[in-house]
This record gives sequence, structure tokens and C-alpha cells, in this order.
Amino acid sequence: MAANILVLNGPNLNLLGLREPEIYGVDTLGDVEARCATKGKALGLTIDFRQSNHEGELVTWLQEARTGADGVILNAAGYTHTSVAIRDAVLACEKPVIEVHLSNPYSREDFRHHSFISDVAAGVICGFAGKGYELALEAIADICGRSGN
Ligand code: CA2
Repeated sequence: MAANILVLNGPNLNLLGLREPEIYGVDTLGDVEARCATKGKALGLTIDFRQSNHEGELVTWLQEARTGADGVILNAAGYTHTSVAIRDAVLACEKPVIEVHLSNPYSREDFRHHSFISDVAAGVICGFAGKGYELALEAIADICGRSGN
């Protein structure tokens, strides 16, 4: 059966493509969703793509992944650097979570160098703009295949 992958996007990512293309690339969030849909189809994955500006909503969706998804791709955006609640929800979902960032936080301000998610994620992909989501889907397809999902 096709693995169900939840792709979660955090605050302000709805503005993608409208500002700061030199940092985040030229794709809109709709373009990234379309890339994920195409890649997911090629990999035999079912993709559920969501964005929220609210920490609690992201936590609720991660909790839902416990029973509703086989793996998660997570760009928690600014909450990456602040949210113990999202870290706890990543742990609680007990599914492989791949952390993705469009930009490379390590080449930016110091406060972006710490992630509350990286050490509890299955892996981290950053710095490749929208392409990073496709790379993350390839990785999660491997992980889900390996665990027999
Ligand atoms: O590079 C990423 O994907 C980030 O997760 C994006 C976050 C940032 O806080 C992280 O350090 C790295 C910011 C998302 C804001 O997205 C915007 C997109 C276009 C215009 C304005 C904001």
C-alpha cells in the first residue's frame, strides 16, 4: 500500500515567492506543493501538504501523524528555533520526521543555528530551496520502504 506522507509547513511560509527570493528561492508554496505531488506520485507516496501560522495547529497535526501517516516532512520555519512543543510532538508521533529548510540556516544569523528538531529528526535537508522537499520525499520513501510500511 502507498505510504502516507504528511508535509507540514510552519509560519510565514504562505508568503513564499512573494519576498526574499534570494534567501528562499522563487517558488511559491503552491509551486512547492505541486513539486511534492509530482515527486510523491513518482515514488508511489500519498502526499498530504499543509501550512499553518499557528504552533498549536502544527502540534495537533504531528499528533495526528501517530495514526494517520507513515512519515512526516517538516519545515517548522521560525518555530524550528523556539518550540519545545513542536519538538515534543515530533517525539510523540513516533514516525520518521525529516526536517527541511529552504535556506541554509547555518549560513545565516546565529539564532538560526540551533534547531529544537534536528536531534530528534530522522535527518535534515537544508539550503536547496524547493528541491529540498523532493530530496526529503526520496529519503522518506526509502525509510518507509525499509520499515515495511
Ligand atoms: O529556510 C527555511 O525554510 C526556514 O525554515 C524559513 C523560516 C526561517 O525562520 C528558518 O530559519 C528557515 C522563515 C519562513 C518565512 O518565510 C518567508 C518566505 C517569504 C517571505 C517571507 C518569509
